[in-house]
Amino acid sequence: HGLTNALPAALERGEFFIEYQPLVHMHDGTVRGAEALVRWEHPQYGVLGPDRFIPLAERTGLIVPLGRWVLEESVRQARTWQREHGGSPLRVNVNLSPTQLHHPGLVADTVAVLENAGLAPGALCLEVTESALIGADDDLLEPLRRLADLGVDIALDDFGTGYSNLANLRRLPVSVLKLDRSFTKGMQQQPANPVDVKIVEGIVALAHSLELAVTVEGVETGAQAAQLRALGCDTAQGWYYARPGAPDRIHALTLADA
Ligand code: G
Ligand code: G
Ligand code: MN
Ligand code: NA
Repeated sequence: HGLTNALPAALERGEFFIEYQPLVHMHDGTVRGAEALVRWEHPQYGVLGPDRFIPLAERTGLIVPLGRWVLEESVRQARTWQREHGGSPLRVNVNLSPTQLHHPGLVADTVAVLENAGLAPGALCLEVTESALIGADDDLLEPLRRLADLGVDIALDDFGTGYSNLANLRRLPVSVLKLDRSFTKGMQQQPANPVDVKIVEGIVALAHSLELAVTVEGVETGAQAAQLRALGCDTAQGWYYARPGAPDRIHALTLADA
């Protein structure tokens, strides 16, 4: 595959860049941070989204250096936001793929990246998909536990799509559930889909009883935001607030809050 072969040189040439999508606190509407979403500025094909190349990078192992670059760049950016904004605790969310989870250098690399940038561990949230943790044994969970003990937040991404045993949640060192977009879709209808409302209600109750925060993805309308806020969701992300974009836009949005 041509794209696969081009990945290592693309990383060396600096063809990857990151867009940031704000994470908004539902109770007061302030921007609390952003999710880092990687893109590839391909010299021939233009901007490619992660769906086009992350699976290829996973298969070849290039995801490890690429993921380390994304982490470094995002952590450096979060530190820049904090400096520009008088040290306000803007946070950054970075996606981890399964190969990165299995990589023995994960904890040491993450600690080094945070220290080099001077960012507090609490300003970083690592997103791991529910499916990557299904059936995870203690060997796989140990590095995540160590990171969580250091103060890094771990979020369970695409929650609700992975058929994980709910009781299993207690074993996982996660502090945030990111509710998959498919559940928030039902809130777009007027009136909202009653089954989806019940599901979100149940997940929020479960999450809060386990002292986990709930982030909702894919919020596209004001009515949907109001409904999800009423259901007790803590943080939201979606086109209603902002599309993924350049890092200085996050900073501008934060200043607009103040
Ligand atoms: O918004 P976007 O189309 O960029 O995101 C598509 C998917 O790609 C999301 O599920 C997101 O989790 C994933 N993704 C985005 N950036 C990264 C990254 O840096 N690493 C990994 N592993 N996945 C990412
Ligand atoms: O990590 P994850 O797969 O959840 O990445 C978020 C993906 O969802 C990205 O592809 C992002 O561009 C996309 N996205 C973010 N907000 C919205 C939204 O409000 N609606 C839709 N349809 N997609 C969104
Ligand atoms: Mn994510
Ligand atoms: Na997701």
